[in-house]
Amino acid sequence: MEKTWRWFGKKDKITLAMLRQIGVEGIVTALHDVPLGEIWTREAIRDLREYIESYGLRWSVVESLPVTETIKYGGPDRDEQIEIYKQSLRNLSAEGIHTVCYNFMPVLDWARTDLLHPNADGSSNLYFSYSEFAFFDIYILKRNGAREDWAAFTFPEGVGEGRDILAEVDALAKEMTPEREHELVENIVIKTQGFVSGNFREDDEAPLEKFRQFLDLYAGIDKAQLQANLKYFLEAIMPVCEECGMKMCVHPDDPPIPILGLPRIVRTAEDIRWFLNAVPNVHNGLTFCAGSLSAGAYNDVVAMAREFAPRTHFVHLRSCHIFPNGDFTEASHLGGRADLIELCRIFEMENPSLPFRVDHGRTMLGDESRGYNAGYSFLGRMFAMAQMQGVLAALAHEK
Ligand code: DNO
Repeated sequence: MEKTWRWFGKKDKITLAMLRQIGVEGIVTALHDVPLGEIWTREAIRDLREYIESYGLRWSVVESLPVTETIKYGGPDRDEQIEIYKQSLRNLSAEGIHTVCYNFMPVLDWARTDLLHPNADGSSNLYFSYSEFAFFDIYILKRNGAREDWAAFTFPEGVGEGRDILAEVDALAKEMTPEREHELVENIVIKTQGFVSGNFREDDEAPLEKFRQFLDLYAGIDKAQLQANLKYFLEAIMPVCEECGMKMCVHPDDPPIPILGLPRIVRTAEDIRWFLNAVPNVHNGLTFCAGSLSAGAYNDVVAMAREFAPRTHFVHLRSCHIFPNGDFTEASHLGGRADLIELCRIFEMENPSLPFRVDHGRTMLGDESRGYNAGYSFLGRMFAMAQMQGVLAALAHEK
């Protein structure tokens, strides 16, 4: 597989010169400065592509060309937004970039409650706590219906047995400090979203108010409606993708559980089967994010890789560990539920030129004070990249 790395543009503290030294071949990036919903012009794409190439690297994958909320909830201007999307796809293709990762998660791009959860060895990981997330929903966001939703919440079979989330949340409320509350808002809305989603910015003054307004857009949108909206979007862009050889790859929902009363449509094997069959075109494909999928206790990640490899256009190598109580953290790239070694074997067999990137990684050895984006450390990711390079070399040797 092609070794790629997510790089956040010229402002990224991790430079292309650094990446060249650690075996990176392709770059995964986006035009992070273009406001959401505006066309990516050929000139801007070319400028970044040439910059990347001047370091002897190539721009392999776009992550993400964001799908605006109006396309997801089916707002009045969605056709206009889809036209803009199509033009950006044409421009990317004209500049030689043919793989586009996007997601169809309403409002939030991904969610964690803790960005520096300590490990026993002194490094730290991303972490998701159900009770803290529910606390955010009920006590901080004060979403209508949040308490009822959490009262009805059931954990997947085999985890979280006997857990009473509401009781935990109320206990948490008694010991909550303003600092931890602030941190939860930062973690859930600002630090994880600011650098990727376009809906929120690091300097938003009233992020919760904005958050509530986004949620309101989805009133009455259930799973079937969101699926219909994804199908509508894909059918509209497929002719352009065919014409210019563009491989679209949707990113699974992270975490793969329904949250905040919002529908989720890319979290299980059944969901993935649905959207691949709904638009049965090879240009409609998947970003196989092993991390997001392995956070769902019901997902057999290896079986999913075998089934979906032919429609996978991009791979995220990351693995989650689910605790008996259902909370999850990001495990070592050689541990956890995802079995990345077997996944590499499957994807190498299917398509040796498939781009992959290590996703997230531990924060370690001073990463924490360098101001990197949440989950995107340098040393931790480099360590994981080296592990994956070793796995690929061993597989090549076996062959
Ligand atoms: C988080 C990432 C996501 C992902 C987008 C793809 O670390 O996995 O931000 O890039 O959801 O559209």
